[in-house]
Amino acid sequence: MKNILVVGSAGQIGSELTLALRDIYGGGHVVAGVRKTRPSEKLVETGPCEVVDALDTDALVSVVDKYKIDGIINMAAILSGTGEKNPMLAWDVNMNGLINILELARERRMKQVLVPSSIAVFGPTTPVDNTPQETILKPTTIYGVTKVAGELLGDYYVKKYGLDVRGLRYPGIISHETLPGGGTTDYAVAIYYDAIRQKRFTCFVDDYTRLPMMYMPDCLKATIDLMGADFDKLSHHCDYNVGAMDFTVADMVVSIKKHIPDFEITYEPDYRQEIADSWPNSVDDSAARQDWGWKPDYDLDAMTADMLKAIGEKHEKSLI
Ligand code: AKB
Repeated sequence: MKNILVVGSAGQIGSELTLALRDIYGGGHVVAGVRKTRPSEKLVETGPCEVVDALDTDALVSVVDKYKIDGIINMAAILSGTGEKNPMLAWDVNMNGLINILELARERRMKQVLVPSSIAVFGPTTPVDNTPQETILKPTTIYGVTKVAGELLGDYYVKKYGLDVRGLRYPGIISHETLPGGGTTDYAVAIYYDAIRQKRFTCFVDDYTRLPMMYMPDCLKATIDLMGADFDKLSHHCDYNVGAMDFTVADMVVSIKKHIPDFEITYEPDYRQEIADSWPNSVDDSAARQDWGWKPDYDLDAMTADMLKAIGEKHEKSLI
């Protein structure tokens, strides 16, 4: 690929992925597609930024033509929590946005499209431990429904049109640059911010809740490695399980207390508990390991140390 458009560039993953791709491909070759959200200074300073809404085909076409885009990464999505509050919006953004991008990529014979999926494709009837690559996909959230459909749609474009579409089933992603928004796994980011700011956190899921999670540096590595993998070596296209670590909220508290001994937590589970309970504890990512050499670097304690350091520094500078 020569020129990449990242749709949803101002989001949690999009913002850091855009910068990482600019380091690889050169700033001018990676266009940050943002919707209404004001892009960060780093995004504006390091390469082109354009207003792009995946639902606005004309805007999409004009940016693709202007920058001779030959690869698109679609990071725009309504996540699980917001999706349950507004299912029609989730369907519209996650499905119509996706098909607009796939159609455009097909028409322009683009080199690659990356379409992220999620552990939300699984549901309460899926095996919860070491969830297999091939298993029951019966999610109970609208977000999960769109992610299953998105995986199938991407695979369809590969088979029917020979378009190179790829995707990973992201677990909860934890990072300190850009806050996530509207997801069920957001508590695993918020807990670190509140630990630094006030040494206490009210959690919207219970202490026993165990989910697969991944630190942002591993998320960027997984995404970039899958993008660069040899197409002929891929036994899957849009649905790679990728694991890194899994832990309960209680495990997070133990890890944080190693740095902030007087940290306190209270639990006030809300509607997101049911969503979390319907997702796996951990995933089997042996296909990703075999096909493109996936191997994570961070465990819970390494991530906690890094998160608290970075957020602590922001707090000292009054940036949070
Ligand atoms: C969410 O919680 O909705 C997302 C996800 C796991 O895809 N972070």
